[in-house]
Amino acid sequence: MKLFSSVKDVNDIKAIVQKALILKSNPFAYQELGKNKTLGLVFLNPSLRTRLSTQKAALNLGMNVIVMNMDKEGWALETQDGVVMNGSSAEHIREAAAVMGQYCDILGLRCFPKLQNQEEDYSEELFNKFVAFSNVPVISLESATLHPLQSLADLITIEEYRKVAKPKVVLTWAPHVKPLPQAVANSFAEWMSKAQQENLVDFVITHPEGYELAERFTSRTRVTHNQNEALQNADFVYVKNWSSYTHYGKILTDDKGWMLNNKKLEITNQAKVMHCLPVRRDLELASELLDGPNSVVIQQAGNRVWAAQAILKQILES
Ligand code: AN0
Ligand code: CP
Repeated sequence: MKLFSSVKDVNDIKAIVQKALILKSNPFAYQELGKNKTLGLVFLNPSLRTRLSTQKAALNLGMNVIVMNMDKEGWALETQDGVVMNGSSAEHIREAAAVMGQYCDILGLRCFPKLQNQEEDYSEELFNKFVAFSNVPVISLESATLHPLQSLADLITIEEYRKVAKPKVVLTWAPHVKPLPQAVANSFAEWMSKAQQENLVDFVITHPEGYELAERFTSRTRVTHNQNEALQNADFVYVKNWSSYTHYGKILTDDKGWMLNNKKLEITNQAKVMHCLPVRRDLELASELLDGPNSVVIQQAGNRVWAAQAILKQILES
């Protein structure tokens, strides 16, 4: 494996989940594998979980880790080719990525979308240029449109908590005050769609009108605007806000009726409640649920370590 940016970079999702769970039961079995290898984590945006879990995963494999908070400590980056750099950008992605590739055996990059131009964000120009110019294997730490380490951790969590062979998994939109990326939802849809094809889950998406995700991620998935209908018999409910894809980057509704709470949970099959975090309490998700017995959000965040470790191990081995 030389690139981890999407479910498409994984041959066998069932196998990678099993590998992650084996690492969870024996985290230090491959301390020699990463010896004298350096992981560089590059952040253009904030992070708690991705930053710490990926560092922890690398340390478990015996790697060295260096972190660059590009947004705060680096030079402002230019990504366009063919421009005279007489504006605010001090360094081009071509040199910046190539130099970081000199210092690291594997790089990770977090680069959120600007949410202004759909075509620009969905071209993943910045991420793709980073991959092209760094000349080392690259892991997405959440790009403009996808968050694969999160989705792998989500699938691990579903495997751990499922009570039936093929659980019903519902992705539900939640209200928010800020326009958020579609990346977590796109990525979850992409991974669950693959899992559904392999008969591992029954997957449904529910959101208000106007919040349709890009078709490439949802073409094989049932989508309904009726949240109550979607929640019926759900074994897992994945709560996430995203801004509109079609009315790009816009907030179209703040309907509080979409927030998952104990009353809505009654419709489900005692569903486990998931969220990638960070979560805004009593805006996106009722605190009674976050503090209640059905929430697995903390365990889900814990599984980020094993997701990252499984991917780093695969890259180190290849
Ligand atoms: C980000 C998002 O929705 O993509 C990161 C989530 C992992 N969330 C926020 O900006 C609150
Ligand atoms: N879930 C997640 O990626 O969290 P951070 O943004 O804190 O890394």
